[in-house]
Amino acid sequence: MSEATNLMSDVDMAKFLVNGYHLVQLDVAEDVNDSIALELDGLDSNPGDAITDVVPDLLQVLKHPKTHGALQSLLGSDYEIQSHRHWHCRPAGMGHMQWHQDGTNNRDRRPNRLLGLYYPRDVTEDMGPTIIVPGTQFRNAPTDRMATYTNIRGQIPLIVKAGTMAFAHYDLWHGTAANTSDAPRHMIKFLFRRTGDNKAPTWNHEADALNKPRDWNLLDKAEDAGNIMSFGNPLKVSQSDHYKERAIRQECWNYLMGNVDS
Ligand SMILES: O=C(O)CCC(=O)C(=O)O
Repeated sequence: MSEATNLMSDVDMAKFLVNGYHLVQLDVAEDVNDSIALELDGLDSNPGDAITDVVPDLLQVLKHPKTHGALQSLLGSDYEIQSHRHWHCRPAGMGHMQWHQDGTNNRDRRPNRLLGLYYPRDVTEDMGPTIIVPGTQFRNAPTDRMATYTNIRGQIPLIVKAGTMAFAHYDLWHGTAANTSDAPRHMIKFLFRRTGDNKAPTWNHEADALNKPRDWNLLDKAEDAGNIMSFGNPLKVSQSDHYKERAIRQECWNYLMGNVDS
């Protein structure tokens, strides 16, 4: 079991179920992020899955206690680190990458697979940040059509500090902005998978997480798990989509609580 301080809270879990991502700032030594970035700067071909052999300091990121705490919270204690990994370099001057989902998108009630996106160097707005659309992990759209979309209301560029790991639902819509800076933007993508059903919550769970009263003056500003997941319309989507997605979030929560038949 992870140290409790590295596990996610009920609020973190509720926000993940709403938004489909969770950011963690890994406190690896500053020179580890720097040296990973410099080694990536020096590569002249992409080693694919072998990136961790070529840049072994990446194992410090993969095995970091905060990485472990988030994965255990989201995927259960026996999660698997998959062998696929990839260096996503956006060199200076490179154009954007279109919207897509990495997963097959079946509105899964069992959060089973995650992307881990690690950035060894600060990413500024002009450096080609990854762009995600919160809540789209439960949205189905043909990739050919999605690829024709331009800006989407609610999209968020991952403008992050060196050492950030962004955990994202495998179906979250994402793309990349153009890199108009004169520096390369590095990101290493890892994949993680659940191997078994939860028998109980695997995060820092408190029994009354869903039992807080509603404050009608706060609506989408709720700060407790129950209201974050079900109150107001946190993603500001159409009423019909909100009702559907709210129900899926609740089923995911029930499943993560250990109710495998939910
Ligand atoms: O390079 C990026 O920011 C995103 C890469 C990407 O779309 C992916 O890993 O599927």
